[in-house]
Amino acid sequence: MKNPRRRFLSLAGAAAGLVAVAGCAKDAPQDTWQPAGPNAEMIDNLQRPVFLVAGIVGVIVFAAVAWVVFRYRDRGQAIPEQTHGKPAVEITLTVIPVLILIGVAIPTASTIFDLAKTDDTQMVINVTGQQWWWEYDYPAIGDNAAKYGLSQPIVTSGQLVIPENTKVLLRVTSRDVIHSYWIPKLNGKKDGVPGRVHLLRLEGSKPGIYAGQCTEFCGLSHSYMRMETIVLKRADFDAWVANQLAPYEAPAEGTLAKEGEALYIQQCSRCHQVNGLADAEGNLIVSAPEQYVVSGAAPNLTNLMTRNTFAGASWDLLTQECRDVVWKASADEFGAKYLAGVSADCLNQKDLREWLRNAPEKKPMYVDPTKLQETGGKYRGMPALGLTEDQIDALVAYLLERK
Ligand code: HEC
Ligand SMILES: [Cu+2]
Repeated sequence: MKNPRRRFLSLAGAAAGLVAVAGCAKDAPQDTWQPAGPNAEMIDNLQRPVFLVAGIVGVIVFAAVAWVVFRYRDRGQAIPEQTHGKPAVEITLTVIPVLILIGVAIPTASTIFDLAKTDDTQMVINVTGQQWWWEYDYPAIGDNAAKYGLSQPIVTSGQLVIPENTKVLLRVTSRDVIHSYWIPKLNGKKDGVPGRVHLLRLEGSKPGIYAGQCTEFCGLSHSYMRMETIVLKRADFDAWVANQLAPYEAPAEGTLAKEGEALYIQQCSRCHQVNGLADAEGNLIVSAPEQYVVSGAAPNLTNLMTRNTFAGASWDLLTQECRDVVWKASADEFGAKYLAGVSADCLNQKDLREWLRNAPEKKPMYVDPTKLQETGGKYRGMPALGLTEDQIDALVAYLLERK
């Protein structure tokens, strides 16, 4: 294909085809064009007409430029007489864009104000970004306690669980660098900035899993900082809360999980909290991650197996088959499938074991591991603990009971 015109046409055709295919993708979990709640719908109702207007203007401008380039191309003609211009054309071409911009600005401003409404909030959740995962903390205050059964705070990570058709206010912040919380099908983005609290409302109108990812570059493993919001029917949400607040159940004596518990206390409990876990003398164990982790926290593992992803929602706790059952469930069945959590048959052993074997190999956490002294011996995430395969077996058995 030597002919430049044909080459251009085929390239343009391929580009148009790509755009068409990309636009048709049905199974796109982070598609801003498929809103699943009132906030995302407000944005969608704004972006569609704005895209249309911008598209029409774009086509007109490209066509005009193409016409001028072709019509006045260099054919060896003399340089035309130079004039000042045409005031009528200049004024028209100034007034039209001003009118278009005013037309776009009015609905944009009103949408911004609508999205910022917080006076009718029904539930409050604190969301804290940290290299490289999100922590959610449901305070036991106000309506959270009075109407949603949060008699005690719940602390979890990775997957945010909210009740359907409820105006949830996220108070977004960060413990280290700037992160950004974004669930495209539920609302726009909101930066998590250290020392500041930014408000973002989430409301989901259909039970299901809504995926997102940190959208502010936040260091080495930014791409492994994902998150999911789980929308549950009210009754399912109540069941979730009750389960999160249920008392600790120690593994039965003589089981592998019991060995895992002892190992967990030795190796993991300094960073990770498991609520209700006690030492041999019956004293409750309270983790102190701020002493070991640069950014000051580690995920609460009390109910690890009720979420189905881990480490910044970057890996599945469920095998592909079991994951499909949850992700593809109808809105009616979704709650039951999600609440089932991760059973032994469904556990994605591979990724969890790789994580326990050597977390920094799975998710890069240090630019240079030999520089650990510079942080006063604190880790920038989860360290490699040099566990044996037998120890990993026991820990996995213990973690499987954290439901
Ligand atoms: C020095 C502190 C530290 C120790 C010790 C530690 N971890 Fe971690 N762990 C972390 C941090 C920090 C993260 C979050 C890392 C990330 O996702 O970027 C994490 C993540 C995890 C996760 C993913 C949790 C989630 O909700 O996504 C699991 C599971 C886990 N650790 C298990 C263990 C086990 C089991 C042990 C003991 C064998 C252990 N960790 C020891 C700091 C620690
Ligand atoms: Cu981030």
